[in-house]
Amino acid sequence: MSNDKTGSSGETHQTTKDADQTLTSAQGAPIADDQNWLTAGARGPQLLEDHIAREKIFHFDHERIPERVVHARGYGIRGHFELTEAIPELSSADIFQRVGEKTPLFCRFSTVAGNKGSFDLARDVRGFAVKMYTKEGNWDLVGNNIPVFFIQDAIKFPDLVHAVKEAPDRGFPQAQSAHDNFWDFISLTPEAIHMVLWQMSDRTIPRSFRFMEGFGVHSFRLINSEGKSHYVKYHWKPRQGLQSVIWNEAVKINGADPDFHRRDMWDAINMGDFPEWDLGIQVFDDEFADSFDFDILDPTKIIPEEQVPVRIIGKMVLDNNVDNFFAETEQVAFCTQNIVPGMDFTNDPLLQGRNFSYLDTQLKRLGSPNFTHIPVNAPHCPVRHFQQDGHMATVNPKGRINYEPNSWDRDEQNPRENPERGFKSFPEEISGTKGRQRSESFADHYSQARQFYVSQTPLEQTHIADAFIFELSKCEHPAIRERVVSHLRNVYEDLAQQVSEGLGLDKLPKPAKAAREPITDLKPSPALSIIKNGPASFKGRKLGIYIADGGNAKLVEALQGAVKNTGATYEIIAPHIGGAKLSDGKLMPADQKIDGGPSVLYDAVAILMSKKTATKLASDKPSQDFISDAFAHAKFIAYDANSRAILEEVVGSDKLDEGCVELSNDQDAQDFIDSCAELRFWDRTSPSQT
Ligand code: HDE
Repeated sequence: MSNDKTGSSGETHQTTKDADQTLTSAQGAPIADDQNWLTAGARGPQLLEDHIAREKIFHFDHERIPERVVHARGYGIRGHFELTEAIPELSSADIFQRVGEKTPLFCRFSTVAGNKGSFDLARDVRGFAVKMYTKEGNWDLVGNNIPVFFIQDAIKFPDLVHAVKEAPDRGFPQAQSAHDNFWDFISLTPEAIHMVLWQMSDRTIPRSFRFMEGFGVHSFRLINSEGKSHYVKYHWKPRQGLQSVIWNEAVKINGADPDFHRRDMWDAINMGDFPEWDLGIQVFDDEFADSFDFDILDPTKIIPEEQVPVRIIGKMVLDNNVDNFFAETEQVAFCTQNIVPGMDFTNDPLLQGRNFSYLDTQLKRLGSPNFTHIPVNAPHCPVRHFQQDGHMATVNPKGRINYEPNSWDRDEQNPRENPERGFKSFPEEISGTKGRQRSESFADHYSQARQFYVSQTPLEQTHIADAFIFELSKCEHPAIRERVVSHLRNVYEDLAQQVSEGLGLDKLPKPAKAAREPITDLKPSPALSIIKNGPASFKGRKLGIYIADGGNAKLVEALQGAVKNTGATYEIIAPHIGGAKLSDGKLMPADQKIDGGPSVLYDAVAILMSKKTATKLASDKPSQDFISDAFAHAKFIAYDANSRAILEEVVGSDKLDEGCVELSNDQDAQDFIDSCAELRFWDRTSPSQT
């Protein structure tokens, strides 16, 4: 590693070009041989005296820091927030004052349950954490891609996380909830049922980080310059639209490319296709809170957008990949308690618990209270205080003043409180009896689960039922399966019935005892469906073009052009990585060999090869899988007359439907890409296939 050699005097120690290239130790001493440990004799013992080797191994031994207890696997990107509508009437926060102003930020997406090395397409909630470096301090909005949570009180979090993560005796299953411990816990925790409905939906198998929503989950407060408070819920809405994969696809993507999501983000940003999200706020007051069917402090509840519209006030653009994964993505330390003047918390008991936990966890993970000195965590505004010392203190105050009150001259090094600009807590009236208690207003656990379910398209409802059946079929204990179904009976009878049949239960178990009678007539909320909120075009998605010898060169070119016009991408797949000779006699190199580029990695596919090759490849297993999976996953498939043979062989000539499109000219290629705007050719799917 070559450190920046700028010393405290500001001069560089290394002056000549030659010296710049010399490998050094961490202390800066030039190294002559980095590959052979000092030994006594060519075949003799290694000497402990070798300070060069020992330093290298010492540093290597300490490379890892503790991974996050949850959200260990994540991916971070730099970007900015741009205000599109100022809201001074709601908040005095500096970030919300000037339209057009950009605030730098760091965003980290994650899975929850899996360890750092787990795969991207686990069925799991995704973390959606954003650190905004505002002019008045860091604002961290540490959310998820699901607007509710499993539990109502932070004290249950260790149990929830223990239950979902690997069992302590066997160390598995990892990165999945399909096991007894998780469902045992859930079946005994009715407040989790709403979130579980979301978890069993396609929300937990997103196509990409770029196609998912983010939510702040809790109700927060915005405070204006007169001290007036409004409640707010935060939403990130992807301008790309929403898209998920199908479960069978997710399972296969995990094998084909465990880094599918991080690669997708890295590639999109490197290509200049910067994903964008609108920041929306749902603003409401005490009057609304009092009239709402549920408690606005209960994090297992949403406020439907149809009831309180989401007002867009800004956008986030992610446009800059990190230079070093460890320095930024691994060391970034989000803290829910990082808010700025003009904002405040509410008494949501989950939020209050989080405000303790995140600071605590950063000390453990980063090893020092000085984690704010690490560039990714350091505010971009001036920081002035009397905190000092500690491990790895790199930003140290100058001068003699390190206490207050003091009578020394006031200046940058001698700051004082600012009652006007400084953070003030909202002066909320508090009264009550001390005790371990849960408000009665938190007792309804099923009504919004039902509302979520009835807001889905029939296909999405089928996916939810299938996911329950899949997960519960992995539970060894019938009593656990039955207990979950007994809760589903309080959600939606038909869903309970389907799951019960899918599990082969003899008879439906009795409904679980509900702490409060569910409301059954909440209006469906179309905003909750992915399919109803899909992308408007094929932009940002990927076509897999499977070519082989003799493939129609003009059509390949036309597809490439159409993809480019649309702002999408493509990869060329061929039987060999060397590529294939197309009809014009030219060799087209491949991005993937067929068995390394299965169709699950693409949003739509095209097949272009000579008749002879098509007939030959019809008996090639990876080629068969490419086509049969694309077909089963309801993907749009383009081909030409020559390539038809392989499709007929694999799919069956009588099965080719309108989602299978025969191309004969350039215009057909563009029309095909336009039709891919629809996520999939859903008409093809029957529930059991997906
Ligand atoms: Fe977290 N959570 N959490 N969480 N959480 C952590 O902080 C915790 C909760 C979320 O990309 C930890 O730095 C408690 C809800 C995200 O670095 C830890 C409770 C939501 C991330 C922690 C919750 C989240 C974390 C682990 C129950 C959505 C990853 C490492 C009260 C609104 C941030 C760390 C990143 C990470 C505690 C519940 C989102 C242990 C106690 C609800 C996105 O502090």
